[in-house]
Amino acid sequence: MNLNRFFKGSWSVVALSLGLLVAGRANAILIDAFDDPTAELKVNIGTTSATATTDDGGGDPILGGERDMWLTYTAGALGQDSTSEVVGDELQFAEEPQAKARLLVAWDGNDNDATTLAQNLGPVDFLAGCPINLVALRLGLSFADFGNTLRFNAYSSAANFSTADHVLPSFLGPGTLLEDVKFTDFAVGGGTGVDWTSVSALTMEVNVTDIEALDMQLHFLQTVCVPEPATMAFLGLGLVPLLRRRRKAA
Ligand SMILES: [Ca+2]
Ligand SMILES: [Ca+2]
Ligand SMILES: [Ca+2]
Ligand SMILES: [Ca+2]
Repeated sequence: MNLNRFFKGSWSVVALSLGLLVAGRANAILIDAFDDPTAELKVNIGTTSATATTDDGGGDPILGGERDMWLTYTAGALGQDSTSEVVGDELQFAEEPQAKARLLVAWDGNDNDATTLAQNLGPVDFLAGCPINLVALRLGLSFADFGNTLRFNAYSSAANFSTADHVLPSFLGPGTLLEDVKFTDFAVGGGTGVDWTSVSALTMEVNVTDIEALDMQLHFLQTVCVPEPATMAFLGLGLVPLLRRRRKAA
């Protein structure tokens, strides 16, 4: 076997794979890498609401420059807390055994107000050149238990938005679970729905089904442009005659 040729061939495959990766990355929009910490929010039977806004402080940018968090008490016994914070490059949500809460995280631009949904993102083109059927919100999870339902709302104005409920699988680590919420899974929530090329606010609500003793740790949230398996196979088929032609010419 000619090792030289083998390695040359391998490198072209590696180069092609890297090219596809780069092409995929060109369409990615980082929403939050959670590298800007938010001090712990805590709710319980005595304190039913806690809020914070966090400005981007370097490292990876927060989309729109600011993250809003609004934790709301749902239920719980005396002395049972629900907490949420951003620490160690993670968004963390935790409930003590009989506690229930909901967390609303909003990326709505700089308004210094966690309880008002501004429409100040820019707006941002969330498609970034990717066909809508291939785009998804991608979550990088390090922990999720009890089938937590997340609700995403994407807005083009206060009246026009789309919504998607996404049930996370149970994942207790180690490592990172990548979970995608396709844009085509969103339904109209108000008005004419979101125009993905003009997004003015995005929200993520944690625990919309009010599960108790829930925990979740989220490393990042971004968009991705994911070629479907069918598309990949089609691309592969397209390469075969190309490679044959190249061989004949050589
Ligand atoms: Ca940052
Ligand atoms: Ca804000
Ligand atoms: Ca601010
Ligand atoms: Ca706000």
